[in-house]
Amino acid sequence: MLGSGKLSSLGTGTALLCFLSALITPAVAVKEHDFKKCDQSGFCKRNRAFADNALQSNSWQSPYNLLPETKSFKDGQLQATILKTINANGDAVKLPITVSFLESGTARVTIDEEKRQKGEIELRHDSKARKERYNEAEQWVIVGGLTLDKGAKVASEDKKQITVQYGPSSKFEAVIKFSPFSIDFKRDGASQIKFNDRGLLNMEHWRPKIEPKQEEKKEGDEGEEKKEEEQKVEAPKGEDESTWWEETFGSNTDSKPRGPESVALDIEFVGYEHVFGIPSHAGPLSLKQTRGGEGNYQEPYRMYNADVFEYILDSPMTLYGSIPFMQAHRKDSSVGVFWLNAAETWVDITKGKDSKNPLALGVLSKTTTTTHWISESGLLDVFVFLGPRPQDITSKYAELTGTSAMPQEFSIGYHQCRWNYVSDEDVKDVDRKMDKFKIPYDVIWLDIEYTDEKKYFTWDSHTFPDPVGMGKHLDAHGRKLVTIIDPHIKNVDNYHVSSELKSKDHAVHNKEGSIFEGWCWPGSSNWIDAFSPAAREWWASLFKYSAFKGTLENTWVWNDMNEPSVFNGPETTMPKDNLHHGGWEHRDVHNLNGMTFHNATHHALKSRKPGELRRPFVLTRAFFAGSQRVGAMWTGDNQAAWDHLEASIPMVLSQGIAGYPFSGADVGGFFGNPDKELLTRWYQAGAFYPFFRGHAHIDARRREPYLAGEPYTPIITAALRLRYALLPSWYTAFYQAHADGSPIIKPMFYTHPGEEGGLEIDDQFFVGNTGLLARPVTKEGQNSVDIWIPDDEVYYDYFTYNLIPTTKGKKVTLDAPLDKIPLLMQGGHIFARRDRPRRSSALMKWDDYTLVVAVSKDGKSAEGDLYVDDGDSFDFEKGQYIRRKFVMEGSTISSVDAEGRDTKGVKEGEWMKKMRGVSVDKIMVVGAPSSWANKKEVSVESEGKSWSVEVEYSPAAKGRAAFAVIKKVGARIGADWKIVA
Ligand code: NBV
Repeated sequence: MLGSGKLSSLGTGTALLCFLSALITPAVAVKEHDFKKCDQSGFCKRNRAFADNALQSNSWQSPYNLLPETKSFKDGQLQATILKTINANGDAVKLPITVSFLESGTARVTIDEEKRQKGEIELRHDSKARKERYNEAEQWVIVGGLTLDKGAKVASEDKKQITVQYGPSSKFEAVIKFSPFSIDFKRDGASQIKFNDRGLLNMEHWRPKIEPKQEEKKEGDEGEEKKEEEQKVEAPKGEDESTWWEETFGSNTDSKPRGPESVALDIEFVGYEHVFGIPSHAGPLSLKQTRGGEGNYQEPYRMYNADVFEYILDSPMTLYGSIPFMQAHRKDSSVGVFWLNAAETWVDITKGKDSKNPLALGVLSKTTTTTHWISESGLLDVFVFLGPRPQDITSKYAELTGTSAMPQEFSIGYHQCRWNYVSDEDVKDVDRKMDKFKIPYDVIWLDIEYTDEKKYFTWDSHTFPDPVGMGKHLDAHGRKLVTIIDPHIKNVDNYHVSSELKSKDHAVHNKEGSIFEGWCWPGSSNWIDAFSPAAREWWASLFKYSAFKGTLENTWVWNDMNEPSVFNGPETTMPKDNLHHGGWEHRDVHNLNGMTFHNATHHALKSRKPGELRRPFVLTRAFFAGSQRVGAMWTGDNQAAWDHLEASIPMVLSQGIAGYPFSGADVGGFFGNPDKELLTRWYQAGAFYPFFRGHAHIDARRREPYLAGEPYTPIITAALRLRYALLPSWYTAFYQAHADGSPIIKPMFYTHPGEEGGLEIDDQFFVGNTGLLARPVTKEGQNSVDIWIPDDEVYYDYFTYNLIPTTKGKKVTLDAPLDKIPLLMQGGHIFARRDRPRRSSALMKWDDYTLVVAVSKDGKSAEGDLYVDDGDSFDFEKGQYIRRKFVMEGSTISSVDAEGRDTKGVKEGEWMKKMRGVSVDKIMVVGAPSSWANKKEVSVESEGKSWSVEVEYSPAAKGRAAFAVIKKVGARIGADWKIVA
């Protein structure tokens, strides 16, 4: 695993450990057989078989019936009992259902199981686990938007069904059929989403295990035998009892003390051919069908956070994090669902012509997408969003799960990482070289080797004797350090973190209730149980500056391996029957695990010093719905290969659609050595990832940008400088994501929901609301790219101002030699830059701005915005920010407060005061009106004064648009101003 050079530089103890680790870690390429396929995961196999049985039978009827006499409707909430018939005798189990209609227009359907809810079940193997279905996902995930819609009303009701009207102007309807139970969600009278229309609802109820018959029957055994007979009848065709009570995968046997308990449902998107979301998967943005057929997958998309190690592309295999949120889109209509369940989950997707679809005969899509969601345990808990715009879906989802935290401003700059910078001198050396080559960067990262034998919160005293000196050195140019802290704690004596973890009982337990022990980087390890409030407080105490010696105010954190990765565990993770705080089995909370750890670290960074109120920065590998509130994620261990570069774009776009836009992929590729062309192209693409970090495996050769040489280093530097120049616009896009959950880089269907031609395009995107349309080069030797044009606006080349000859809905070919990033400006936008190249974002803080106006096709209008704050504290929550709206109308360009605030009324803190010295320097007007041709000066009015400034006009020439440069504008960025040409 480790390069021999690396081994020789380590002490023998470490080398031995590394060797041992290498023996028990997965080999170099992902072994697909290390991870379950659906038919190796009992509940997935059972539910697929259940589906096959239902869909192939002519007489199939879902055994779930809502009892009309049990239903009540009050204050926007319907409650009732569903009876599930479990055998031919008509025996049934009760499943309480709640359908909540929320003020936001979102509907929520929650189904529980009475027996488990009341704890009236027996656990096997003397298990200490909780008896209920896991019902605390909401506590981790949902942060708002649950207020009931008191205006929701029963519109009609008869013996067969009840119809509830809800949502904006009561445009939404839920038609709840009783027998068999199903729901049809409609918008404006047309079906959009259907639950259980195909009858695949399946909640595996609790039942006692009938032990196999003994050789000799004793008196009184008849009853047992009868039960067994019933059991046989009970299992619908295609069900497989062999995995109900125990399940073995590899060398691990899951004891399953609660027996079978899966939940599954078919969710149909009526008339929608495209569905998006359920990250993270390495495949196209528009999700593929999963039940075979040409070009389709054979396996369902899986969500079971895992350390998949060198993942394969174009695959529904699970990756490191999951967000069970899906959006469906067709021309001018979006709808979505959020499946709130943290257990192992599989989603089958099929598409087909739907004869029942009322739209089938119309001009709209004739295809319906049916999805089949299958989770191992927990409640059935689904939110339904009826759109109609993509923005409605993302904002309503964000209302529930929260939006991206406002980032530390430095964290949207460039991060320089590798496994590992080997010493504090090495770190300082890289830092100096970046300066020498005038390459901007903000953060340098330390991977696991900085620690004393993988004991987190310690330093290897030989290689990092002076972390404080190193931190101060970086701080001199406003730079930061990120250190890795993983959730596995080395299980050794004389390590205070380990002894406290154990003595205070803050670790995850095994099924017997003792502290779970497994293998990870440090060798034998224990895992913090971040589900426990007490454990989180203890975790926070470890990060105090006084406790984690050597850390400074410019030290931030990286959480890796939090799926959790357990080298000797089933599928490289924890046994499902492990126990967490509150007695919940790991199976119930697996996909939440990473988020709880990320959350604990985020909390810790907020409490490093009393009174220090700064936004934390914590990168995570594992995540779930809600992780966006806590920090950034990256897509894990990719490879230095062109197809991985290509795959990274839909992956990052998918994160944005699912509410977690602060994402990026390892630039350069983690495993392997990129050639210089690939490295260069990757930097050009990475400059457009919301999270922009170069990273490399310990065996990979050094590849800091200055090592690439001519012509690569200057080209990479230019990409980095482009990112830095555009930081004000990126920060504004982050603000928008924070405000309403919108993606930071946006796919075509999101920005142009009326254009069917854009639905499958996932290699190009807009940046925030800037109108910047990027289409990174992702193929070797490629010298041109095709960009799909979504509308009939004008498009200018970002670098040359050339007017691109475009046709709406068609592709246009753009030259893209190695030194060129295909980047267009859509007419009608104004965006902000800071043009002076500096070493780090911190050093740009007080620089003046450049505004770029890309004039619309009408030749006289454009609009844009800018958000600025101190980039560090929470003072923006108290009004300490600047938010401008820029408008060009005819020959006037103006800036007003975007919220219409009277900024004079805002009491200025230190940062606001200092921003008084920051102005608009120049304004580039691309596509400037010809009426400006003879102008030498324009007048500026601001704060009761007016003055003239120089304007230089360049007429259109050889395909290039006319442009004008308004120089040294001198109006304050925070003030209202107007320029009249
Ligand atoms: O900590 C070492 C690596 C890290 O560099 C990488 O980014 C993570 O995804 N880590 C995984 C553990 C080992 C990977 C082989």
